[in-house]
Amino acid sequence: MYEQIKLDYAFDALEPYIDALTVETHYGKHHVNYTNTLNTLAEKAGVTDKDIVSLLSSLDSIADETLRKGIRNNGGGCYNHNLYFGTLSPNGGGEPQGKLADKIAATFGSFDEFKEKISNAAATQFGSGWAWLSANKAGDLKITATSNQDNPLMDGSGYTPIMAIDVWEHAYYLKYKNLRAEYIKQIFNVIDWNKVAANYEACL
Ligand code: MN3
Repeated sequence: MYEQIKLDYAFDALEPYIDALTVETHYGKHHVNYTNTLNTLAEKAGVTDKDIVSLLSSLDSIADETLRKGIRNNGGGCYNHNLYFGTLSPNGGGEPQGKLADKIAATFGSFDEFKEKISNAAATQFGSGWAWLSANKAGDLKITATSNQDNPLMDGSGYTPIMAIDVWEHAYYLKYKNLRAEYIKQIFNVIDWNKVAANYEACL
């Protein structure tokens, strides 16, 4: 059975950057629905033996088109939100340290330039979707954006997402209304770089 991560912070812990009602609704309704629907569809497709990463990396092996599409959307929804909620923290903010910090500087020029690039990818993603920082086994980093609940595992490029910015309106609309750029600016106050760095190390 595919599961949601348990939050190690309260719904209101990310205030004032992400409001309590948004976290409660996003985690408690949207993420729950993606996860439950994934479990139903994975059962029907007979793929419950696969862990979520293998499942999302091999969607083409699901013959039935409706099931494949449903597992793409809801499997993405389950996995993407586990990454998102798992890398937020009331003790977040600041900048990464160590190996990840060095690689960000080497790849993007500086942390500030990285921040500008991923913020721009998130801001310009048309409609619902995500912006990602991903790594491959060689430790290379890249920034991309995808639509809907797609993620970098699905394109076969060998990159695994290590940090995510959800730009579906449900992620920010209650507090920020149409001001997606302001939400993107503020989310950096609650990104836990220790967790992102742990995700990076796990890719290597
Ligand atoms: Mn979402």
